[in-house]
Amino acid sequence: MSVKVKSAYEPLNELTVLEIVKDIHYFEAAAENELKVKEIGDGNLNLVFHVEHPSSQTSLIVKQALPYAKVVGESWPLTLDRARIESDALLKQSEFVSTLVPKIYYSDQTLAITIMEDLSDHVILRKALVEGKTYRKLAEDIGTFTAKMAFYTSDFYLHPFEKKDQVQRFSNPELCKITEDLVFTDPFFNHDTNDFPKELQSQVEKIWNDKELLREVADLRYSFLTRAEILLHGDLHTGSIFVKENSTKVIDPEFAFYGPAGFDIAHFFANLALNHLAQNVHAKEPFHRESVQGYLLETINKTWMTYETVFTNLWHEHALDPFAKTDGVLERFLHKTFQDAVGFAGCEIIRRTIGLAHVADLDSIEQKDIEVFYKKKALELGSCLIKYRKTFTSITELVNKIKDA
Ligand code: SR1
Ligand code: MG
Repeated sequence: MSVKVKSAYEPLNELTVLEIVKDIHYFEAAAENELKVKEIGDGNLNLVFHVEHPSSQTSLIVKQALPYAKVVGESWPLTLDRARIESDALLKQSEFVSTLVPKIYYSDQTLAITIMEDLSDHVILRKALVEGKTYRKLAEDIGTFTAKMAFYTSDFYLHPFEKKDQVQRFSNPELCKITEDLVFTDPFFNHDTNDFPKELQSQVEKIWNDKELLREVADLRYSFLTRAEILLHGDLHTGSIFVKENSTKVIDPEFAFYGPAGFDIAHFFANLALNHLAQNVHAKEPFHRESVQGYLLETINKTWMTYETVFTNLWHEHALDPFAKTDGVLERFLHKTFQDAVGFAGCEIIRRTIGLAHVADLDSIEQKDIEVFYKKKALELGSCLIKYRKTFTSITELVNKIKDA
């Protein structure tokens, strides 16, 4: 594809997006004068443009990284390299789980853009779950996504040279620092990025003063900093997943890096657990509430069961590790991954409740005292998962803990 995109970075607008889209010749020449462009980004960090040719019903997405975090403004500078990480991660994911990620059409590092498949026939999972919708294939898809990405990017499968090369390629220090701060540090101290209703003050101080809890968070944080096990998506919450009936697409891997194997699946579990709590308010009728909550718990259960099965099958077929056939090696890895996931999920639940970046599941509860009640429950659940993660021996125990929260 011959392109003449701009020679220096500039934030795009609806007109300059059109120029770029014309340059890559994605649409038929005759369609180029009829394109409609709209900025639709509602995330924390980037610009997202929807480009459409209405009469042929063809469309695409242009995503551009801004040199700062959109959620805070220019006072929070942020590397443009995250656009490269995102497109490289999407390409890597498409090698192993191609049906579960958007297709990439073009990327440009100077402009920090990725042009990709338009998924507007899907909806963001978080929004759908808040509305009480359910998706049959979700657990199988996310279990498969996390297991395949874990196995194929790990030392169990890759030659050590290739693995270390990949670790370098996905070095993502600035985005990791956001997670190190916002997930693993600030919520556990009296930090000015934290954001919670004053009614939670005593509960939050209990967290800040709980030394046993803080020691466990320190361990989890250290794992995140040091354990380059697999290529992670890095931000696998329910806002990073698009769904429609029979289709799941994982988007936005700009936080991708090599980290501990339990991290991604933990974020998925944590966000389902938060939605499970919030359903006590969002579901209009008891019957509907029971059905959606049952679905969420079953999704957590089935995601882990799928993860274990897919990872185990890949291990038996393809593992190159010299100890792969030694009894108990696989089981130990899965057990450790699971207990780490329980702890990481606890950190994600706490930071989404009192940290900088919240979730609509809890924040959209209109009545203040009810919002505070469920936020307290979330803090109790998160603390318990962090402190007692090493006592969890099965997914059923985790599911029951979330159910009882
Ligand atoms: C400033 S970024 C805040 C959060 O949004 C992203 O999606 C990550 O979850 C990050 O922690
Ligand atoms: Mg994102």
